[in-house]
Amino acid sequence: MPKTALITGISGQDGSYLAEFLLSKGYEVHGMKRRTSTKYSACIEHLKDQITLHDGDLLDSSSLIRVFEQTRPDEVYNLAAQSFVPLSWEQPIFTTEATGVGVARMLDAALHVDRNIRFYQASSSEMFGKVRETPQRETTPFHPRSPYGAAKAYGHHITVNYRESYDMFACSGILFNHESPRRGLEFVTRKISNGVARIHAGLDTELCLGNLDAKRDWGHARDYVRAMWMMLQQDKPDDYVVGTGEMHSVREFVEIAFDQVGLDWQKYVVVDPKFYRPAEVDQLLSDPTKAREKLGWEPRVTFEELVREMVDKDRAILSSKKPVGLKLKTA
Ligand code: NAP
Ligand code: G4F
Repeated sequence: MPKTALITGISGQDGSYLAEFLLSKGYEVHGMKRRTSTKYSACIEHLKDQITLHDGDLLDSSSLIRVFEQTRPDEVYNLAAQSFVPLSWEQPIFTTEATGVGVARMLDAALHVDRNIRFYQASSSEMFGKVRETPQRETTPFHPRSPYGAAKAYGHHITVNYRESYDMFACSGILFNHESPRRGLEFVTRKISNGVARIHAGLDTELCLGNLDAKRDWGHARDYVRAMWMMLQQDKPDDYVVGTGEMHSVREFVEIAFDQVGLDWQKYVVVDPKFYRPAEVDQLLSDPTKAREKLGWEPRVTFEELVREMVDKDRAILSSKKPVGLKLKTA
């Protein structure tokens, strides 16, 4: 019997890579999406004949219970969230409801429909925020710096709590930043790769960014979804930090991205304080020792390969688009 998986947030970056990965392992894959979702549907367009989609919303418990009953999953990957940090200051209550309380709704639905479900929660390195130690590991205390980080910290703790209270197989993956050509255009890496492609094509003359000194531990999303699955295949549920163990600045990302098209970044990048945050996470660096030793997980894509792949893909996307206003010749 093939295993059945339910992925929330399947229309997002990670959801699409995880769906591909689970299909390759022979899983029956179900995805939950909001009825109003259109923005990211391009990520799963190529999978539409191999997966089954269900309408549901983290804000609506009854929809979650219905999706659990319809799909009867062996494994649930809770990837849905309001995931963009700056928006969390503009919509703190919505972010708390979706990214934080939504986790409790998911866990409770799992508990009541089938407490044997294996549950993965998408926790985040944003929980470390103003970091208490470097590198960060599973035992590093949290100090979130945004409503998003605070909501993720709640989601993390409630996942641990359901594991301890009800003996559920609930795991929390504390994932550091991971990117890909499927990343939303609002996140800094894709904003840069898309901006570089547009400048190189002569469509833009500058790229406006915020804090170039911020440092992140950036990996490739395809590597990180493998770690999610590995966590649910263990004998015991646990929490794991997942990252590369390398840290780079936004400036370094910019330099390599412009280098990929042979341009000098200093001629095009403009720092605009409107992209600064009310409270910044200055640096994040993982210690992925536990994931390496217990799961056997290691990242395969390097930072430089990631940056160059994203720029190349954005150039390919741009050049495959039909020029606006150009009429096709008819016979
Ligand atoms: P993403 O591309 O922004 O995808 C988020 C998904 O959540 C989208 O499919 C979105 O659907 C869905 N969603 C948002 N609000 C929802 C709601 N109320 N009900 C149901 N679905 C909702 O994010 P990602 O990069 O794939 O990240 C996946 C998860 O990992 C997120 O929880 C994120 O916070 C977490 N995470 C990400 C990273 C990273 O670096 N990428 C690192 C650590 C943790 P729509 O299409 O309807 O908007
Ligand atoms: O790409 P970002 O918006 O990602 P951020 O805030 O680190 O959050 C991402 O990673 C988290 C894991 O740590 C996830 F949980 C979360 O869901 C999301 O996927 O910003 C990265 C850094 C920040 O320090 C920001 O200040 O880039 C800096 N930055 C500089 N200029 C910018 C910009 N960020 C954005 N989005 N846009 C800019 O123009």
